[in-house]
Amino acid sequence: MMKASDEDDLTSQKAGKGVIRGESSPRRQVLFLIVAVVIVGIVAIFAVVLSALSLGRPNTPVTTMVQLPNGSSNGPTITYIGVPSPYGFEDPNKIWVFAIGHDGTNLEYIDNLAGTLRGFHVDIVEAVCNVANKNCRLMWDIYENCYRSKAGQRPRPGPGLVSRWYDGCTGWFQTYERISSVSFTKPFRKPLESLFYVKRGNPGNFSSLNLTGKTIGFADGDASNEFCIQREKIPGANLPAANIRHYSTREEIIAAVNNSEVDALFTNEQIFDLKSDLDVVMDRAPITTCMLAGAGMMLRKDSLVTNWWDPAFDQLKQTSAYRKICSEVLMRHNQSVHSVDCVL
Ligand SMILES: *[C@@H]1O[C@H](CO)[C@@H](O)[C@H](O)[C@H]1NC(C)=O
Ligand SMILES: *[C@@H]1O[C@H](CO)[C@@H](O)[C@H](O)[C@H]1NC(C)=O
Ligand SMILES: *[C@@H]1O[C@H](CO)[C@@H](O)[C@H](O)[C@H]1NC(C)=O
Ligand SMILES: *[C@@H]1O[C@H](CO)[C@@H](O)[C@H](O)[C@H]1NC(C)=O
Ligand SMILES: CC(=O)N[C@H]1CO[C@H](CO)[C@@H](O)[C@@H]1O
Repeated sequence: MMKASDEDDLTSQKAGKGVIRGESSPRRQVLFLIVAVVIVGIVAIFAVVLSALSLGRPNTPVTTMVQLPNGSSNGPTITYIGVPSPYGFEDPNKIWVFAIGHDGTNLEYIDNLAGTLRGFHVDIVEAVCNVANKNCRLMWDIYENCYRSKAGQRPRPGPGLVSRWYDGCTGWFQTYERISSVSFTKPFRKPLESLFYVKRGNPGNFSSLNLTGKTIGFADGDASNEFCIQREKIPGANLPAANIRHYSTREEIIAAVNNSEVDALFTNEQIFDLKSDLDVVMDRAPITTCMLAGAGMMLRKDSLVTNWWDPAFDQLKQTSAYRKICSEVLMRHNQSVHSVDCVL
């Protein structure tokens, strides 16, 4: 037969309290509760006092010393006056995480043999973080978590960037739309031209001179978007949402064009290395107004990355290491025929 006290023992064991004999459980629990409430109260008072203290001096500048290597042992020292971020002062040992995708070009691709991410973007992030003496990591993610757009809506930053999964996104172009919601480091890559792509041989006889009634595909979140062709004042460019299609991957894009789901695709001259499967429409000069400036790191508006990235990048630009990263892209990466037009 099981007695009531045995049951008490069993329940307290199940609750992870071990075997407690003698005192009755309900009284102990009440006592425990009172003690816990008192402890929580004391901690809360401490927290309020501490936050009041830190609020009392909100503009205390933080001085970060960054040693920039310069071939020799004693390089120049750059002193930044940092500002408090909304999440407190910047930890000098912070690990900076940057998102990167893989578009299969020399910029960023997955090295199938090693299984690692490689490309110009990897080289640049590594070099700038080295110069700035920052601890950086690249984190693969889909592009839409950095920035995305739905047909018929204004594009917007993705959850990875705004929700702080990472500190920035690697290699994004400045555009008119993007600068209203995100900020950028100085560009390391010059802007690209944008083109219309069609199925090989243009069997639909697509003309990019008048888009009335046409269905156009775009890479989701891309700089070459529906707003750009409107800015370009192409007749019919004010496409109804039903005639705008967004795609995420190279495979989706090529399938949509090859299956005539879209009459043409509009994107930049290099992304996804599309020329190896599709033809470029040549009835107009390439469009040069999609990008406001070249590609750099895309950041949240509250980001402190530019404080150290931009001076370090300026420093790196003076070196032969940077020119080598740029000039040896084809040799080091050789994923696509595109070299990289670096900002020098
Ligand atoms: C293609 O379109 C052009 C005008 O855009 C026209 O002159 C030409 O005849 C068309 N070709 C075919 C095969 O339909
Ligand atoms: C564009 O094409 C539409 C329909 O084909 C036509 O009505 C319109 O006049 C054209 N616009 C121009 C500027 O050629
Ligand atoms: C798309 O079609 C073109 C020719 O029509 C072909 O060369 C290409 O391989 C196709 N691409 C895919 C991924 O199906
Ligand atoms: C490195 O420092 C020396 C002098 O200390 C300077 O002349 C040279 O330009 C610097 N190099 C770079 C890449 O900044
Ligand atoms: C995609 C590409 O450019 N591949 C080239 C890589 O390098 C070899 C040898 O130099 C070339 O033959 C490929 O065409």
